[in-house]
Formats: sequence, C-alpha cells, structure tokens
Amino acid sequence: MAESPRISIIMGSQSDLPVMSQAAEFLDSMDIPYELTIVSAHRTPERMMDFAQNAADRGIKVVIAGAGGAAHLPGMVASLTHLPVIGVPVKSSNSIDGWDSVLSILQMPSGVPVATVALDGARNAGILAAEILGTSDQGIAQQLKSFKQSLTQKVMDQVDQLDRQKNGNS
Ligand code: RP5
Repeated sequence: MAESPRISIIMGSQSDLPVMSQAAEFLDSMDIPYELTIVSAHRTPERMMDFAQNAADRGIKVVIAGAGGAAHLPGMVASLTHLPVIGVPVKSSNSIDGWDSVLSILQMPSGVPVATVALDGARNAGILAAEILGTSDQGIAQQLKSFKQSLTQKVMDQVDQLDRQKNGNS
C-alpha cells in the first residue's frame, strides 16, 4: 500500500504547475510521499478553508503553497493551520514583475509566518520541507546529508576542472 502523504503541495492555478512540480521532483528523488493539487484562495475559498483546517488531521506535516500575482494562498492557509507553511512566489501571467507575488507572500503580519523562498523557487521549497521532516526522521536526514555532500562535490569537481584547464593553458 502506498504511504500516505506527509507533505502537501498546493498552488493557486494549474498555470503554476511548471514551477511547483520542481518541489514534487525533489520529493520524488527522496522517496518522500506528497500530495499535489490546486487550491485557489480567490476562486475556491471554501476548498481552501477545508484544506487548511483538515490538513494536519490527514497526517500532513508541512504545506508548500505557491501562487502568483496577488498571492494570498500561502498566507491564508497559514492563518488557518498550525502546520509550517512554505510559500513559493510564482511569476505568473498576472504578475507585474514578480515582486508583487514575493511581497504578498513575504510580508506576513506578526504571529502568522510563511517561510518564503525565492521567486519560482519551488525546488528549494521541496528541500526545506524535507529538512523539516528530517528533524524527526533519520532516514530523510541521512538522504539530505548525502544530497548536501553532492552539492559540495559538484563544486569541487568544477574547481578541479578549472584548475586543470588553467594549468593546461599556462
Ligand atoms: C494566481 O493567479 C495563481 O496562483 C496564478 O499564479 C495566477 C494566474 O492564474 P491563472 O489566471 O493562470 O489561472 O491566483
């Protein structure tokens, strides 16, 4: 039987999917079960309330919420649940330049935090969600250590490559 999802990836519109699927891809690479769906703060407000009020009871531990333009979804979900909410500002068709989405998600009032990643930074949202689970799951923590080592190794390989080119050209 498939494991029940521990992370929920939600987005305001299907048009956010190309960005938000980057969070899903990272979680796939770690074998972390997640759910992925569309919940619009403005177009399906009742669905949003139902989602946010029941997510914890369904076993969700972290919510990743992406939206563009007047991006109210992450903040409104954060106002309705005690779960950590990671907000992904999306540069969408109704964004002026992306700052509108960033500031809508970032500038939350005191008491209702949304951990906001960079514009279109859904992959980092996936990593951060995994890191939150990793604080109480040794298997995930171990995978994240390997992932971080792979980042270091990639840069060190590039350093070696550049060194070789430099020495070859001198
Ligand atoms: C936001 O409006 C959505 O999150 C999306 O980023 C943006 C545009 O939505 P569509 O008009 O493409 O459905 O609510």
